Amino acid sequence: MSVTEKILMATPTLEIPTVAEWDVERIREDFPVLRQTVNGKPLVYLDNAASSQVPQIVVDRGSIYLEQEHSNIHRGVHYLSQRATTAYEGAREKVKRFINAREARECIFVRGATEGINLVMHGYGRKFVGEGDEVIISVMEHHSNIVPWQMLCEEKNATLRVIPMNDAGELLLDEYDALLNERTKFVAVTHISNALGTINPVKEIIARAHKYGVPVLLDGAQGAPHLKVDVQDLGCDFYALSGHKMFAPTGSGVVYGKAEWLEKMNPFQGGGSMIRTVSFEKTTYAGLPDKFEAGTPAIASQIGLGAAIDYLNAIGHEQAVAYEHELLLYATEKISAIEGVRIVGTAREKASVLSFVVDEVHPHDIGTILDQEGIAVRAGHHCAQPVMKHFNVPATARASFAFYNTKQEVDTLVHAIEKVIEVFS
Ligand code: C6P
Repeated sequence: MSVTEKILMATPTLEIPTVAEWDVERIREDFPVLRQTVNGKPLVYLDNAASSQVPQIVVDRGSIYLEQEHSNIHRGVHYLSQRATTAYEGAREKVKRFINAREARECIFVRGATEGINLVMHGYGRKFVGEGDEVIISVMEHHSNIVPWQMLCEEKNATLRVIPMNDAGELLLDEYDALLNERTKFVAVTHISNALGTINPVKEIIARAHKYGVPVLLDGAQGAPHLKVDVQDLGCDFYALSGHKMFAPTGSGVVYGKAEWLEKMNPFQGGGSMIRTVSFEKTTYAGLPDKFEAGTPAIASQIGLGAAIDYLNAIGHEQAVAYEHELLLYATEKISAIEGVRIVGTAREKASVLSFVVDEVHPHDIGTILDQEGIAVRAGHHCAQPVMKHFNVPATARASFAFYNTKQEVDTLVHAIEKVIEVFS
């Protein structure tokens, strides 16, 4: 039986051999998109923080749904609908195990971290945050974890408080302590900064908020792909992640919430699937997770997320994380040795992201020249303008790694940066 057939049958374990030592060349074979040339050069894909690539198994699982199962879920008594429903709910079970949620109904399918954060802002924030209250975020948040809370504070006449950071890109926990008080109603911080790579001490941040009875949301867009996440161990109240950054298709994602919060919260959107009864006088809502999944969801994408989780389990996610860390250390050493290059974000605890600037060269020019060499990096503010302001730069170039990248690719990047410097000197 093929691997995809096994996934189709929702078999919990796959027979993909677990690699004892990280065999990156073998892993790369699983990613068809990596087998191409760009501008006549082998593609070096270092934009994984924006979107990671998808293994063949996820592509195949999507095809199976589209070719053999395509239908709506939770509605039909017919064969196809039941098959699609089983696969969709199977993916939710996989997510539950992957992040160690207590129950699958605590895992709400959303389009990505942005939608997950907005769901919590609407469902929790609009109900429980009022005039004079305070919401705490950090200076290193992605706009997706700034703007919704800002909108909430404007609407409710509440105040947004911001945890500052030092010049290494580490949050100042003493300042956080000073911000927490009896007016604090919510804390929302990123697990890993997409612009700096900082891994935040989120367990500590959560514990301190909980002393005031304040719930905490972690923006896990970068955390879930690059760390082993255990929401029960972290103690977070909410955790938002994006499937397309963890080897699944776009349109997939999850916001985890503790059942006791989700049950108290208002629904996010109204429509089909999220109701128990509807009359013109009154509508009653469905239980979890349906209450938060109005309308037809991204069925194929979420099933793909389930397959991506199967893949991560099969190759060994913790090993993948360890390999990425090694790669980051290697790249940091090589790139910081280039004269004229400054790394932005030098926290002690970092994952997967290397932001840098080159003297006298705009990051967009770096991005363009690297592209000519077949290297994909992101250049810009990375949807984290307050981070750029802190470091007094308009933008950075950012290389972000995944477990299929190699040291040779880092070397190619280093040579290309040297070429950039040559061109502009
Ligand atoms: N960061 C990057 O290149 P969505 O777009 O909903 O999947 O994810 C939003 C988001 C939220 N938080 C963090 C920490 C993120 O990194 C992102 C997405 C991408 O860094 C695109 S801007």
